[in-house]
Amino acid sequence: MKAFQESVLALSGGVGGAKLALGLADAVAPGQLHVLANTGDDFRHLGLHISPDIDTLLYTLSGKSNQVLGWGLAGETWGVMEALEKLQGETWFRLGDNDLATHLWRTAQLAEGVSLPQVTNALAQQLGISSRIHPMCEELVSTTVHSEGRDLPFQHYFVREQCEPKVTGFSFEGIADASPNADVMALLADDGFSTIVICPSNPFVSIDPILQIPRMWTTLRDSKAPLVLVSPIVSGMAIKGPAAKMMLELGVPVTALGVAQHYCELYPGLLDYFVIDESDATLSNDIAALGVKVAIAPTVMKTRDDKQRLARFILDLVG
Ligand code: FO1
Repeated sequence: MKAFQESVLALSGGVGGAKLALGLADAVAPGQLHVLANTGDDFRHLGLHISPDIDTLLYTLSGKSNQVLGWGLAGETWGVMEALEKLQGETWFRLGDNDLATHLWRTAQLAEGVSLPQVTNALAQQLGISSRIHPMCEELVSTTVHSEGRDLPFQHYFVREQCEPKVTGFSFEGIADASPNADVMALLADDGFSTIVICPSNPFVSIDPILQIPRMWTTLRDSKAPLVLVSPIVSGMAIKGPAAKMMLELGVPVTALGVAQHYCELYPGLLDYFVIDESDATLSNDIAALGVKVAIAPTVMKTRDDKQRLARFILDLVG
């Protein structure tokens, strides 16, 4: 049942963010969810333009995601990768046969001068997605992971080296010259959103790149819409991915409080509400002391019901 008529902007990386995006898409009227997607993971591989977080959002919102792998398409086949392996080509980053069509088509469209937002929109329409997925910017922004004297392109750190190197920091090449997504900026200028949600994505490599695009976080802060962040850390652990490991290595407390401190220090005044899991209820006073309203909910999303319930909780909270 579509009980809510709000228009929601959700900032998201890949898997964790896409789960909440799916819940929000179910909770609002068709077309009323706009997802601002991290493209700091984007890279060129085998001559193709890969946009991993956009792909995860496209596949999740269309119900086609591979839930075992956490990326790519369900029911995938790997014929091309097997053939490439025989040629001793690069197979550390695995592209499924059907997923490859997405990358081939996107790369060809971009080469013809179609913009990344337009290509993403066309892919979403083709997959029957009513929500809008907006790349954070059109320019290529490349995340570099700094690790004790080594600089690793993000996918080399994440996939090739399985997040094993100890991180000492991150940089986002190209970000100073990037422009925030024009459609999202226009909607923000028109007070087009009733709620802004920062999904439980990795603060350092999924949300920071979005917020650090020039004018982005200050525009979000100045919007009339309340901004709600859902902690990606629950009981001192990340539900998926390397966020907790990164926090430990960076000397940030591996708790929802550590997440709140990160956002409050880097983006003062941005957060209105901070949603923590029931298991972290004892942190609420310390988080509230940072000047944000704390809300407590079950935030672990295993089923579609969990996702919808958390989405409705967020919309009720601000409504
Ligand atoms: N993640 C992996 O761990 N291994 C892969 O081989 C891999 C391939 C891949 C292909 C297309 C795509 O869109 C995503 C892919 N991912 C893979 C996921 C992805 O690189 C990461 O989950 C994100 O960059 C982190 O958000």
